[in-house]
Amino acid sequence: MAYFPDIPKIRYEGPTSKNPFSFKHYNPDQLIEGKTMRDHMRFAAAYWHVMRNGLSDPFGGPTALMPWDDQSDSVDNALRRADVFFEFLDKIDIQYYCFHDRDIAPELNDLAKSNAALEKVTDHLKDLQQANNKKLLWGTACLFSHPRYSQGAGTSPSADVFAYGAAQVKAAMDATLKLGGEGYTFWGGREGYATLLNTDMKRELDHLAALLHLAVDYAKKIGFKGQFYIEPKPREPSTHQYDSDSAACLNFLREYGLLDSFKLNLETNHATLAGHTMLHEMTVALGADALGSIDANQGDELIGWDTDQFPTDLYLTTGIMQKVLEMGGFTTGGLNFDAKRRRESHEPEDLFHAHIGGMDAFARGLKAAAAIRADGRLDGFITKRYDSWNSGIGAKIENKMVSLDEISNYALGNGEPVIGSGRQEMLENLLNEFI
Ligand code: XUL
Ligand code: CO
Repeated sequence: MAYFPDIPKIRYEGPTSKNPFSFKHYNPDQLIEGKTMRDHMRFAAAYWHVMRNGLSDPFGGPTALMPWDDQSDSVDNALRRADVFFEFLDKIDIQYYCFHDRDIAPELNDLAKSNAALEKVTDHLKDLQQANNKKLLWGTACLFSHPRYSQGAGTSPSADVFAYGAAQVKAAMDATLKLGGEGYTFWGGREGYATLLNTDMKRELDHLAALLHLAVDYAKKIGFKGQFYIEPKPREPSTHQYDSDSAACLNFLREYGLLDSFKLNLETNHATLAGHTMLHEMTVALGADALGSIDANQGDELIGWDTDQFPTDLYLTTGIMQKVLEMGGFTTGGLNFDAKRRRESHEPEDLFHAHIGGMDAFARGLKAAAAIRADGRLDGFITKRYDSWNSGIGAKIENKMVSLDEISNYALGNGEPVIGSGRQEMLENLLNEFI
């Protein structure tokens, strides 16, 4: 059965094509720096947005047309959705996907029943993956929607809620292993607080770390070799989330001895909510060798919240791909479209336009990033800017070969230092040569 009967398989037709159902720039088999575009990007679709997001907003209900969905909590409905999703993946030519346990299978009125439903749906997903040659980028447990998690899961004041959440993590990890998932993500939607008046922060952080350690130990036990990720976000839904940005996450992981087991899954709109750019967040993660995966989207400068829009900004996609190339490419990670259509884009075909736009924007970003690297002027400028550290007093300081006394004597004899221009405008012009 075809759920998108009017949508063709999306193929590369080149920049002159006027067909909206084609890629203008994403040419999966094209080699860039010796690797196919497909392998550079490792695009993934988010099950929660494609299949479960009705597009409601704080002022109005769902608008998305989902003729295949009977809105019931039945396993049959969940199985049918999976069929629709794999037809979508096939037509859009995306090889990976990501899910929360409760996106793919219903939350029923007791844990054992929910686990059983998850078993059934993941059996079906496994078959669909095999039949369609698709893969799971990462799985996760939804520890933020149900009212029991309104005060946190790993950081709940209730040990019973923590235990329920941990049990959900166990089942979601089992599901991820069964589906050959290459990663497992923790995003702490409710792992924060609304007010410090009722919060024992230190104890909550200890508990959150305990949950992550339990997951790491369990992975060893079941033979899950995938990469663990933690996904920073400063707020929404909490007032303050403990995993607020890259630096806070890295400090948390370091403090609790988890840095060897986790990398970061960075999301553009979360970076901007934190008052950073995505490039700042990526640079911080890269510095700690902890850049793992990306939730690709973008925010809206005129709307202050997490709008999860599809990425179309070429400066953004170019910058992201520069950092990905600098890292040497993704290993377990990829570009997961954690993005939703606007509420007004409610027809099924809009799912295609949205993903085509994101994929083409990243293809242009990749091409520009590779050209900037091949050109070499930008990297060359940065290298040259730090030249004084390569010899003389700079090299001695870097190599910890001088005391403060000796440095002081050097400065006394050296006169007023001369510093060259940062040339920001010239470099911005250079960047624009490639966009
Ligand atoms: C929420 C968000 C999540 C995580 C997975 O803002 O990004 O969907 O990616 O839980
Ligand atoms: Co995300």
